[in-house]
Amino acid sequence: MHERVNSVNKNVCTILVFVISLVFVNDNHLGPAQEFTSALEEFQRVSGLPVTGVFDEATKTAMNKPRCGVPDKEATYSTLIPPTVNVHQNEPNRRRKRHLAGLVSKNRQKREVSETGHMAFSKTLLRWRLMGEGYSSQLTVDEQRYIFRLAFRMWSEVSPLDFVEDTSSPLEDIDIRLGFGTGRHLGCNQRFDGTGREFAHAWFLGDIHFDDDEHFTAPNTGSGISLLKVAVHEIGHVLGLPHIYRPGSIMQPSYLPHEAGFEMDWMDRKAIQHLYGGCKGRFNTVFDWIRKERTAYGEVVIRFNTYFMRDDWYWLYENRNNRTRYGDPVALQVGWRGIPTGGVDAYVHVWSRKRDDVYFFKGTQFWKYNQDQDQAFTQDQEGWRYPRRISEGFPGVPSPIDTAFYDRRESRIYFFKNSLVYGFDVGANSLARGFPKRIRDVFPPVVSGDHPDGNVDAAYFSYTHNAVFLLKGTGFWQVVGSRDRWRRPFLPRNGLLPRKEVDTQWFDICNVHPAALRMNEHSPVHS
Ligand SMILES: [Ca+2]
Ligand SMILES: [Ca+2]
Ligand SMILES: [Ca+2]
Ligand SMILES: [Zn+2]
Ligand SMILES: [Zn+2]
Repeated sequence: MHERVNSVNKNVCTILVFVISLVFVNDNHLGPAQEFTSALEEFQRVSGLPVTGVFDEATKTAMNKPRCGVPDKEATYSTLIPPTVNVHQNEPNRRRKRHLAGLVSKNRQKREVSETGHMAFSKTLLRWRLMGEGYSSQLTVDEQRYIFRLAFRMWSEVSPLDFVEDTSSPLEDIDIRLGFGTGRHLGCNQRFDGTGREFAHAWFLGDIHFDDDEHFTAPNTGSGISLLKVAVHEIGHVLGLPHIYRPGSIMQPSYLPHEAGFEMDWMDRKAIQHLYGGCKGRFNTVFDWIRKERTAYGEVVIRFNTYFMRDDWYWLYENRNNRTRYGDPVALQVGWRGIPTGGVDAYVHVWSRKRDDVYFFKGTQFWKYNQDQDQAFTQDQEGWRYPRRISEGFPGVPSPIDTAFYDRRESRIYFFKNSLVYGFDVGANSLARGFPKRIRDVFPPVVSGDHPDGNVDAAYFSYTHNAVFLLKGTGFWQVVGSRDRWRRPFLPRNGLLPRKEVDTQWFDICNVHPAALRMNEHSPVHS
């Protein structure tokens, strides 16, 4: 990260990306020649060289300084890297070869061009280490490690990548090595420049060095340069991101003082997902937790939050921003005390004029949730002890179930199991007439053959969309509602619209490595 864009940075910072892309083009004879030429011209332009489009002496000389993996270029990803796949090391220039040798051969299996044709790591679990010879003299080692864990976590929260701190594996197995130094440092042949100007440099798909002449500080300590911000920016480069010229982006070339509540910008999220894809996965259950709250003025207002649950973790989904809450996922037991571990099967909120009951289901049992106390009941006001057997509380409903949701209009719970659905009449406390039925008969496909058939993971009524969704695997089907049928009367009642991928509708529901999940509990940094 740099205080401001200057031509020196431009010269050094683009080089590695271009060198790597040129290696690809040179050695892969299928590589399109015009891509090579335009990449070369681009390199010459940002390097301040005559733009010849030819691999001339000046260009070769400039490329002999592959010291910084920071491509200083606007976010036009496609022009930089040709869409070729294999890395071959076959360079005419000895010096360049020496500089690149470790990098290229070391990462030969690790890196390739992603689906979208851009350079990226080809695996999703990456190991990092703060090198013992490279500790900062300004923060405790615990603080440094904590800040780096947080920085990696921030990228993990918005991408399919996961990061683990690895302090024991052989060095060659570490993907990203971090260290601090001043002037000449860590055997690196790009020296740091003292206080100011350059704060750090990073190798594309490689290591990060921090200039310890900068006054690095922990988050929210007010003065100095936020090590967290610099680290997040440099990790972005390591992962393959160029500078992004957009206010709010962590990939802006200029360092801005650490504002409170610093988060990953929309563009940063889209950029990393452009390289590595969206976050996909199966959910245990998805629901809107709706409740009445009294405001400071005594008004009763209805609020709801959307939750996605997977195994022992959950995300709160911010519908207004169309993304997950910063810092998620959170351990289930932290936010939903007393519900069973290992993933619940279903959530049901029976919400009518008479009742306001929240249930979780798992296996053959169900739990009732005390919304005032924000924890599961062990015993409710009517004297029932929990967990109870599903067969007792919901006669006629089998167990375990796949999922369930409450339909307010019909005062009915729909329980799903395998290919059947059980309509349960809450008032009568029994199965509705004619149930169970085939899911396919109650929720017919709108497009023939496009249907989950059975084993639905989650049935979700969304207040935001005013629609029911059936989720299975990484996909979902939206249930046709009355508004849809008013506009398009030919649609079948409760028909399932064609399948879509969950990550095209709900963004950034990304796993974080379990080792990184509990980090908040032992933070040496006050936040
Ligand atoms: Ca992740
Ligand atoms: Ca500096
Ligand atoms: Ca489920
Ligand atoms: Zn940068
Ligand atoms: Zn260095």
